[in-house]
Amino acid sequence: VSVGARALTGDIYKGHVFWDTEIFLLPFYTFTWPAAARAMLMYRYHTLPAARTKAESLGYRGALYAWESADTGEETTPPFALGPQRQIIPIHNGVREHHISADIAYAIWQYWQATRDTSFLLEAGAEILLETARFWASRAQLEDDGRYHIRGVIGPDEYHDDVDDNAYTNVMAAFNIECALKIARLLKQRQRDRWESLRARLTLDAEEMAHWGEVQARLITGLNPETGLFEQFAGFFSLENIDLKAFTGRTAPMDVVLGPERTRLSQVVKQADVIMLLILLGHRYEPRIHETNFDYYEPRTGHGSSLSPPAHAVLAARLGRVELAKQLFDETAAIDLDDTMGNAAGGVHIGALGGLWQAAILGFAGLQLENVGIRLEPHLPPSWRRMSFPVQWRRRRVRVRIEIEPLRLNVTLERGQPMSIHVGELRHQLTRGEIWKCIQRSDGAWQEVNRGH
Ligand code: IFM
Repeated sequence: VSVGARALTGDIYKGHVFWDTEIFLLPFYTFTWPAAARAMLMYRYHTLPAARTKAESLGYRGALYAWESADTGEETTPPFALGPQRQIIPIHNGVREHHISADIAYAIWQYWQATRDTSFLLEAGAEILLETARFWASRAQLEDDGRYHIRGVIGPDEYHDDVDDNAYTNVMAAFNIECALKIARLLKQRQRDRWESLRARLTLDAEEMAHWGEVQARLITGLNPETGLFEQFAGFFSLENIDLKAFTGRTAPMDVVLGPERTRLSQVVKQADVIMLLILLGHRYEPRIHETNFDYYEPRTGHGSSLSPPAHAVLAARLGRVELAKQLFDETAAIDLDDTMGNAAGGVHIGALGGLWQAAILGFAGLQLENVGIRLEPHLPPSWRRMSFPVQWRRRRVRVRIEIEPLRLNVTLERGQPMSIHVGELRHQLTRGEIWKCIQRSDGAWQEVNRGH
């Protein structure tokens, strides 16, 4: 089983599982309770047959997961909703919001990086990665410009519900293919027999995988290397630019204020889209790209989903914009605590709560995975005196404590083999029971204070 968009606390979305689980909630489990993360990912393995059927029914290969999923994994997104005047409003997410397949692949990859759980990979993870990669290779089309395109999708910003080359979808799709190819190489080298039987069962051959590589390399990304700006989708920059500051104090979402048609023709973004991409794959882009895109998209985002403020909080914190990050963090907490979206009776916004954890740990504490351990880059909001949290990494358990003024870090390895901890320019091989202490000097550099047990 998995966790629905309101967990078990209310009936909004009828318990259906969305990308909220893999992208917003799962990091918490992966880094603190990997067995639970594994169980939740196994739900996607049990529902893989339904994802294959969905891809096939739309004319594609591989696995396309349901946008809304329940016990069997069949598509459960309602095809329409009734509007305030009882008019029928079509809902296209079930047929066009395809990024969920790449989101699931991303979560598997992250789980694999954090745990090195080979049995999960062999039992389920590799097959999902390969089948979702196969979907993207069939979904993308080669056009006269010599590039692959993915047309007619809905990205995370659902105000624009039929777009071409959504940067988030395309870059995540390319990443999905890249991970599948890496895993195929790894299994081929280290688990030859298992690889051969999986390959035969999926009728995969070298030619097909070479095609995946082509798609990955030539898929349009929307990134302009000169400006550093991603275009959220083809044509986004030509849409009407609306100053959201003029609507400060509104209580209704922007698509209600402007109407769906004008919103669709504008640059008003429902929720983190390019910004989400930079959170997930940020390590691949230089800081200038993070800054440029945050400055462009943040003022254009109406936060029409509870998932949006925590995502912005993560990136704002990573960029060191701690006041703004703290404000977005508080706004996220208020969604359930103060019922600021007016729908708390339908259940807690569990994805946003996962986002709060991410804002604290991946944002303010700046936790990142590295090949040999973890990296921390703390930026605490001035009103926080200290934070302390556990992290699990490849069968180790680490306790991190951060305090201000000045910024200090204590890291303890509570369980497991030695591992590397990285902060600023400092890197330390931490052994079990050891407490590694460092302090940030006034020039911003980190300095080791002392070690002890
Ligand atoms: O998955 C989200 C989507 O991103 C925005 N609308 C609500 C869904 C469920 O939380």
